[in-house]
Amino acid sequence: MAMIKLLGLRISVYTRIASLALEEKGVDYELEEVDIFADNGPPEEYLAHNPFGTIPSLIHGDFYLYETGAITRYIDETFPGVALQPARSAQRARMNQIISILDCYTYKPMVWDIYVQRIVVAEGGGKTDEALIASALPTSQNALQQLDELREDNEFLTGEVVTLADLHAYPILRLFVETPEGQAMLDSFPRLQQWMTTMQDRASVRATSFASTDETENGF
Ligand SMILES: N[C@@H](CCC(=O)N[C@@H](CS)C(=O)NCC(=O)O)C(=O)O
Repeated sequence: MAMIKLLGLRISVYTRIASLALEEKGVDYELEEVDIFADNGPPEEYLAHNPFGTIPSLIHGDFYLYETGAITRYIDETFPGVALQPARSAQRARMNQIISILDCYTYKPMVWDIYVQRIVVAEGGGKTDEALIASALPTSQNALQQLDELREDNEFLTGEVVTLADLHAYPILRLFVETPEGQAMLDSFPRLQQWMTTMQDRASVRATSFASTDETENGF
């Protein structure tokens, strides 16, 4: 099989989403760390392939791909193993809707505006931007509300089996609940809390933990 390399950072939310898809499919891959957050910015050779400088990117033989949604769908459709996308179009559309909600309405407010300010900035001795946190709370609340309603009483976000929607959601929510605001908000959605517990037990989730223990995870 052609070499499969994931370029990114173990502590990155989006790298973890792609890693989760690879782990769920049982794909043998190598994670090559690319420090896009270095003082000088992403390495030139990385920008040559991904001009946006975001992580992750996937290399499969001579095929180079960036954008996480494209990467996880490619992984699911290219490699054998359990399907990570529903066969029924309505359910698949629901999965894509959830992924879109996560990209547009959760990553920035939950991770950058709340988690980074509350945990990373504070631990680094910086001054937390309380106004930024406060401004991100309503969008986060709305997003959790919609995820909760779309999930209904299913075990996973789009039905009774894990899909790319669950793999997209977990790393974002995992950092969000590290904050008191995130934990309190999740507490008001018991079905989502139950889903987090279910996800936490998956081998793929344990294998891609941001840190060596799942208790104090740090990432971006
Ligand atoms: N649209 C990109 C977003 C990925 C993303 O934002 N990754 C973060 C790290 S978790 C990143 O690269 N941030 C640096 C930046 O946006 O310049 C994707 O889906 O892959």
